Amino acid sequence: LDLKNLQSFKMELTRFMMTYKFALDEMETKIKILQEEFEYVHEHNPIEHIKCRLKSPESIFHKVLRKNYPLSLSSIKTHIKDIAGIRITCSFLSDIYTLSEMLQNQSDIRVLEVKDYIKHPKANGYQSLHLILELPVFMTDRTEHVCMEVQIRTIAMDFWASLEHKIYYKYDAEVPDHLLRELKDAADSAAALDRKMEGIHHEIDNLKKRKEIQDESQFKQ
Ligand code: 0O2
Repeated sequence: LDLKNLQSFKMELTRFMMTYKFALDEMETKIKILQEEFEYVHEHNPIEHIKCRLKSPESIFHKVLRKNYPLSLSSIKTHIKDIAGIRITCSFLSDIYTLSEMLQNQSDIRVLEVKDYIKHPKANGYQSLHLILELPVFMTDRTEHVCMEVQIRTIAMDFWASLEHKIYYKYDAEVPDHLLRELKDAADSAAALDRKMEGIHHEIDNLKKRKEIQDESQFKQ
């Protein structure tokens, strides 16, 4: 590439990446609106935290090479669905599916794919609900339909995934079988903890509702 071509490619790439940043901003706002209204209506905040990330150009480039896709912006747009990524950490298992339904029901969002690694965990124990969504971004001269990956998980799933990622990141040799089994055991323990907390949450909710009905009937007498 000569200097002029390089500069025009850089401008094109920056503009390309901007659309993903705008889509992330839009999605973050959508999630915050759901969070705020949900908390007001149900007196319970379903979200612990939200993390947005844009894949770096280097990491996009590596993925294109790894998967043998053609190296052009239009091929990247078609094939790489996780340039924009949002990770939502929820309090309880049921919050994951409630939130996922609420997002999937929004009329400007198109659902391209749902990967439920909670109902069907990966062999290593990884759990999360992944949604590949597309939403419109209104630019100065056009509308772009932008893809993104939304990962929804509980605190326990996030704890496991973050540490597993770190363990592999620091260790680039083959992982011995007994360690793989221990990691899988740890994922099973995290899942059991999630089920236990969900049960407690559900029972306390029922107690609260029963108390509210009792208080109401006493007030009427
Ligand atoms: P990062 O750093 O989080 O961006 P592909 O996207 O093609 O590589 P696939 O099967 O299409 O793979 O996507 P999949 O399985 O939905 O997983 C994509 C993302 O999920 C990963 O992104 C991770 O964030 C997360 N993930 C999937 N499997 C695991 C796992 O076993 N352990 C952990 N810790 N995370 C996992 P990236 O781009 O690999 O990484």
